[in-house]
Amino acid sequence: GKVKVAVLGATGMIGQRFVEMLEDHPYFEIEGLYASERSEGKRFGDTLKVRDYNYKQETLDMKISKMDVDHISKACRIAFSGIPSELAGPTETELAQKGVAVFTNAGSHRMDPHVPIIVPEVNTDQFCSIKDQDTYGNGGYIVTNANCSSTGIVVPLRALNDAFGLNEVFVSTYQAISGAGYPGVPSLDIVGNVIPFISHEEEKMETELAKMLGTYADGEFKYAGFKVMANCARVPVIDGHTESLVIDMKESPSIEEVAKVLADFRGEPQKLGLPSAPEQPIIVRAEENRPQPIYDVFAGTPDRARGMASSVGRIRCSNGYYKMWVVSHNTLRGGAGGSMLNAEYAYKKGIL
Ligand code: 11C
Repeated sequence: GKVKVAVLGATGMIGQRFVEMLEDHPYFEIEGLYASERSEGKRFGDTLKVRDYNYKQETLDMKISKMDVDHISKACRIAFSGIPSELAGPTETELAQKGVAVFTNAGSHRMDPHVPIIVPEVNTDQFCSIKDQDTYGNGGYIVTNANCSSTGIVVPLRALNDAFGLNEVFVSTYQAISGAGYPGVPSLDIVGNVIPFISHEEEKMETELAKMLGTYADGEFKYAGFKVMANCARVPVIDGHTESLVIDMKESPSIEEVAKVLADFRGEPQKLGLPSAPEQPIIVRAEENRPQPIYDVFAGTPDRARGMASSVGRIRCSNGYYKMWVVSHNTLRGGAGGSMLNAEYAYKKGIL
């Protein structure tokens, strides 16, 4: 049978995406939907806020339960967590201690010395920190995925680092309001504005990217040697983070070589044919079709890869620096989809 999973924070922005991805999933089946006491007993369909997803009737009729760690640990092998970071820390630790494999989108545990931040095209080798340290016992563990702004660029950075070596990366972000959760979306209260501040975002990008692109050896994460400098802004876009990259590389490839390395890059999810993997993790866009949220993350765009690929375009070189733009789906690839792919990898490799 399929592996039973709990969705924590099921009524939130990320939780509802988890539920969407779990419908008819080949490996996993939803045991229960969990959220705060405020939502207890409500029908899932009655908690949907802004968007019109195509859930099945039986999913819409599921009832929300309050988070009962004992019950979840008895009933489920996996918990997908979309709970806000402030609450996620202790709940996720308790679940892991009771033997649950927690795949979380929250930031609380990312920098723990035994917890990996995994994007499976980038660093599945770091999964070994879980078994190696066995911090929680009972077969429980926590696997995090990165902040959405880090996830959007980490696959292209991995491809470029492998091929040409990175010295320095300057990133400026233009981040969608859905990154701030539901309160930001209905109000759209930043129309006509750009807010050049997102709490802790720049520090998170700088440390998470260095952790993921570094190595794990002898019981320790060793951070990558190149520097990342981030400037982050919120812009009035609903879904889809746009990021500008200026990169100093060790080698001096041609633009065509850079484009080819990105377009040809494949990782473990592609090799293993994981259900949520995009066929091509990096889509290189031609000049007449520049990466933009309206084309790259909206349903209906033919090659949007269900929101799981990063689109790269406008690759240029000036003064020895390489410049490019990247667009990615912040709540799919950068959120629920990232955790789903991590769990699919763990299932396929027998780590569950
Ligand atoms: C934003 N990137 O757009 C943030 C949201 O650490 O997972 C995700 C925060 C995180 O505001």
